[in-house]
Amino acid sequence: PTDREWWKEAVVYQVYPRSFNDSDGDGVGDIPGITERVEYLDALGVDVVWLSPVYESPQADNGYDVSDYRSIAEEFGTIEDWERLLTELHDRDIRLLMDLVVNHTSDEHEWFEKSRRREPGYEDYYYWRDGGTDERGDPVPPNNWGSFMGGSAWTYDDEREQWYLHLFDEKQPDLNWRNPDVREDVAALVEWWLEKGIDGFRVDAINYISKPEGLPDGEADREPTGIEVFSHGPRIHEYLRELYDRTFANYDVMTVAEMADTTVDRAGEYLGEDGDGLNMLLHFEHMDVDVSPRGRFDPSEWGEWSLVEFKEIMSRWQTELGDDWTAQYLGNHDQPRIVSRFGDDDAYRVESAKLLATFLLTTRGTPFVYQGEEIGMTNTEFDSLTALDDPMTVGAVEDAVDDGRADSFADLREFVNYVSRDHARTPMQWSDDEHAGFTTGTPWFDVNGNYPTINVEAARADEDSIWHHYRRLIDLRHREDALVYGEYDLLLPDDEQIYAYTRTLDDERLLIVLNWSDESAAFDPDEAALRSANATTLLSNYDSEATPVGRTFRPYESVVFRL
Ligand code: TEU
Repeated sequence: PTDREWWKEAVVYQVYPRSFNDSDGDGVGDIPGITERVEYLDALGVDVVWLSPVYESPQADNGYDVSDYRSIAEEFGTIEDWERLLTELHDRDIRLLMDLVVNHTSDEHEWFEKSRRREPGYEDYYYWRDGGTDERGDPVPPNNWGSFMGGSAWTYDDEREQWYLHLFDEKQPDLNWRNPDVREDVAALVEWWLEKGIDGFRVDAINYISKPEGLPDGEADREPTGIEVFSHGPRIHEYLRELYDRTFANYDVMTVAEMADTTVDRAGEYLGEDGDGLNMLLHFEHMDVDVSPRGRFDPSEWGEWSLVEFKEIMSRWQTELGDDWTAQYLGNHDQPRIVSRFGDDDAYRVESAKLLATFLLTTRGTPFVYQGEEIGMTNTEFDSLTALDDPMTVGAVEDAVDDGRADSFADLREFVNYVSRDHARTPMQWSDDEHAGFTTGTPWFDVNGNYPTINVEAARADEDSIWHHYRRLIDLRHREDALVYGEYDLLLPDDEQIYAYTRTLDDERLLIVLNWSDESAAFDPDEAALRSANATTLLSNYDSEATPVGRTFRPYESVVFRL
């Protein structure tokens, strides 16, 4: 291929530092803990590590509330620890992405503290507005926007005597990107990290940085209220292009933008040189397949999903991007565990986790593996509101109780256990030692009780494990250009059990057949070429069988064939 790029060929592994590995026994994962596991990441074969935020932060949203972009949170270590991690990764040819969280800062960031005191030069760093009063004379916020964390997107500040905007938690005030000084400061911090030698950024919640003039009310039919107004705002391309030209364009780095609420048509405006220069994005269309169309935290509708619809969504992203590229993922720190959500975490845990891995690593787009996925970690069970940590889940429960959709947590328990972001945040299961080998102290968040059987040590010792399957798939992707650059063609779009496609590059042709169900399924495509007797099996999650067609695929059977 003539359009080769390292970031297209890379497999990315996401580390959620708080829950990865604790080196000092305080119960919280840390940077030296990650460094201890560089050998592990290298053995798995990943090319890039994306580190969720490790900056100084009050941790109201586990680091997505940054109070100083140029220092490391004390509980995670020091900047020297971070530099050692970067060196150790680079020594093994693994690149490092940092998380760029600049839609908002922490309310403890000095910019916000200056802004709330109206210090000259900082008055306008955030969205400050006067509110109104209702019929009873009580104060009301400046508009009807809702927060992703529940409740209003506005909080009244007694010191400044005005309201400030926060699309997320009240401890995450939104930066005012209309102010050129804000954009200058953001570019400077990006530059600071690029100069340290990192290999790029995952860019957090970036579709929300531009708010329209006058901050108009939103319609009440979406969750949160106002999203159609504040997502993809009027000046977003100007801001992103400016940031790209001043920073990323001058380095050999990759950028992956987190973009909820984004269709494939819109993606082109952001991607590539003819867009805003971003290399790829994390869209959410498949994350919405099993939740309410109003929004993920609407408890009235959830849990059902159709493979036919899933195929339709994924295939659009596989085929309609033109020259642009994107990312591919099934889970991350904001989503339930993939085997519990899209597979079967009980009878077919191993088979279905391998199927999901096969899908992830044989489709077009840079694959993102989330920590724990490679050993088939599952959802846990939250039996009370206090067992949860995530402010988004807690906020959704509180909202539903406030407006009468539920009486208490008990009414929402099943829903919460389906959607909660906390499932992904239980500590990494390294071994069958106490606390899964994650810490010698008391873990900040309960370890999933299944760690005695589901853990890295057991997985690495078993040649048939999910872990080895990931390792082999990553290796296969590195060897087969067709898996990276090949054209994707969907077969049998209406089949409710089989997800099958080919990847074709010049005269290389691979066929991937996934029986995405817990019952046997016949695979019988019309195409004569697929009936070829020469098909060889490259990788299977059952004892291999060479013939792809005219046979039955067992539950969650997934095979990569060369035609
Ligand atoms: O997530 C952004 C985010 O949650 C929304 O963009 C999205 O609209 C919503 O989840 C839809 O269901 C990022 C981080 O990944 C997350 O952990 C943070 O809480 C959030 O930003 C705030 O920084």
